[in-house]
Amino acid sequence: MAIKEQQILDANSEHLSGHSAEFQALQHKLTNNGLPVEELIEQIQAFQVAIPSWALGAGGTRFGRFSIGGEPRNLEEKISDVGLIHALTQSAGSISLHIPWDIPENAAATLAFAKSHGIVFDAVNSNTFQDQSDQALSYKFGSLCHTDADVRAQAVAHNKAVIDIGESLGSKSLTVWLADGSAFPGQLNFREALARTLESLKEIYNYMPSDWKLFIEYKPYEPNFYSTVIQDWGTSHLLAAECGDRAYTLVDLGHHLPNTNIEQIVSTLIWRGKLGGFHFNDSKYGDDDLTVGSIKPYQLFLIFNELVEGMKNNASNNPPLAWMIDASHNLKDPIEDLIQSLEAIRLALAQALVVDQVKLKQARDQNDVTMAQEILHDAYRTDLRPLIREARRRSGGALHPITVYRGHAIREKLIEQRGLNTVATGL
Ligand code: PSV
Ligand code: MN
Repeated sequence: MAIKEQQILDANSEHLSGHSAEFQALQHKLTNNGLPVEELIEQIQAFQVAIPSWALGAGGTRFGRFSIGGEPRNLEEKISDVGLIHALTQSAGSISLHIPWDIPENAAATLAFAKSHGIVFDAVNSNTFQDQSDQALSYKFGSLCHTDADVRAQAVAHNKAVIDIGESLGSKSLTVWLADGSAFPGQLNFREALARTLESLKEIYNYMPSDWKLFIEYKPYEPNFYSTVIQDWGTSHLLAAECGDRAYTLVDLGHHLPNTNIEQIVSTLIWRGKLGGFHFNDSKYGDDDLTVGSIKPYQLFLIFNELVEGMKNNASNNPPLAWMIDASHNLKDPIEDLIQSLEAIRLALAQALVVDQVKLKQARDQNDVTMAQEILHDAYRTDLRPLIREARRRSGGALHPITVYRGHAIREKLIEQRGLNTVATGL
């Protein structure tokens, strides 16, 4: 289901005069504060976030799943939905595939199809947290950490196959998230499990093409509730450091215990040049996978503040980061939810870009705690939405993407085309 450029232009023209007035007022304010508005717009336009192929339908919870209707039934339909989101927002120019859920039948054709939607392939994700029907050995008791060398070999071979598929699509990185761990005390020898995981990861790392990166996620619990092998950023960093220069830690916002200072983790990893990428979502309690910015928008801003400042003073040459939304949709239309997330991400980026870093440094150097806080609040409390809209409009996107999406009854049309009870994920 595609939306035409002209339809977006027509929709924008209805809101143009109101938008221009808001944007000009903001432009005036920012310019008076010495901020280079045109540069800010370019930085916002350049910020692109990958959409995971599994986020385009209802994820559900372990208590059930309520169909959204019109969910994509195959890889092409997933790419087409990302193409639609990108056309509306001009901020989601790539898709991140999960293998084996999304194995292309014909890579060249899939590539060409994606290209026709303006979409490229971001990191590929392996899956050793589930058993597949054609699989010889089970991951019930772990994969890369398993006590049985044959299970580990199978999991390593799967990751290698994922790299091959990624290569055929132009991906340049592999993200590994492991469910490996233990559900009860005594079940696992922590040291041995970690050592076996490192050995497996090294094998995967050494298989990667020389221009690829390995991203290692961490998560403190779930589905294992007593321990996970890669429980925190320190463990991920340790594994990445042991694997080599092209292995990095990936921060998923939902993979922290409540109140963890994620911005500090981000800062430390950039300092070591080991921050590889980000999975955006939001949460109240655990890995809730909610819309980005829906629960803790100030935390998101503080994280971006570290990202912007850290990448500017990037002494360790941390490479450019891989950005992805990793959310799950139970109630809202996934396309609308993803549009909201994209907006929240760009807004936090913009807020961080307008922080007066010079004054902040002075305040810090003088231990002026009040002023440091005031500087952050000044940026956070400036309504920068007109700037985000202007960046989007100039790139050819919609001033109000959700209004256009609803105005064209796209979900209704998708339901007509695909049916009411389709399933997008392999879960
Ligand atoms: C599970 O927590 C998870 O959200 C991980 O973050 C992965 O990135 C994703 O699922 C897909 O495997
Ligand atoms: Mn994730």
